[in-house]
Amino acid sequence: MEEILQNIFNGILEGDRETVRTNVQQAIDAKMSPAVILNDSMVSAMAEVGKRFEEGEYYVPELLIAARAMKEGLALLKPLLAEAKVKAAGRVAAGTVKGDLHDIGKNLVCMMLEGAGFEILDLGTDVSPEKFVDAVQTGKADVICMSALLTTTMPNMVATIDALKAAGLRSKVKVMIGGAPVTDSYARQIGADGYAPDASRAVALAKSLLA
Ligand code: B1M
Repeated sequence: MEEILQNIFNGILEGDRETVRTNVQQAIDAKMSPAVILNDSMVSAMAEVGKRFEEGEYYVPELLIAARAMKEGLALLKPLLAEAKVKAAGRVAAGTVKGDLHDIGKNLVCMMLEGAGFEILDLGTDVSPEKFVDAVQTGKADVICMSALLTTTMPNMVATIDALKAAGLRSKVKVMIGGAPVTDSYARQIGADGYAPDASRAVALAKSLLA
């Protein structure tokens, strides 16, 4: 059993999708608990990936292939996790703001959050303030995660926060933001609840916002 978990862990670190897929399937066939498979191999591997990224040992390509390998295993686990009612860490509605089509960073953030046990409503790119509001109203999101890569689209983060206020929802949801031109001081200036410079710190931020 230990060996299977170790293989999944190593497979994610190496971005080896085939190893992850076959070992997760073996773990499922061996009737291991989905929560153990998720937390003791996959989530811990993504935490290690995040650590290596922060320390400059891994770069974006390693992050992407690790996240893709993790997604391969998650796809097999997802139905079982739903059955076992493993409590999600929270529900995050994520999107790149209106006018902005950059989605690589946002996708990375979504994958890392998913790996950490969050339920993700991926709203895609060019997401209007109204769509974010709807994700809170009907999607029951606990956290809004906005990404912007263009200085010209950053003001749409403010527009989204304003729309949440106008809908009377601001106090019901946490707002976190990120993207290359976004800063911590900008987050404070516009009244967001937090800023993360990269995907692994977005996970730590989401956890702290919901703690
Ligand atoms: Co564009 N682009 N682009 N582009 N593009 C940039 C952003 C730019 C900096 C390039 C440059 O001029 N040096 C520049 C913006 C300048 C500015 O506003 N300051 C720019 C421009 C100008 C444009 C166009 C306007 C070009 C044109 O058409 N004239 C146009 C705009 C289109 C639009 O959006 N409306 C455009 C188009 C494109 C492509 C479509 C070709 C493509 C996007 C493809 C795609 O995403 N599917 C593209 C790309 C690839 C880039 C660069 C080269 C790379 C962006 C990227 O994917 N980085 C970029 C230059 C650069 O950033 N060096 C550039 C890798 C990614 C993993 O990092 O997205 O930063 P990033 O995400 C990180 C963190 O920022 C953070 O975590 C991620 C992982 O660590 N993060 C979050 C991101 N979102 C977060 C949310 C969070 C927390 C953390 O919430 C809590």
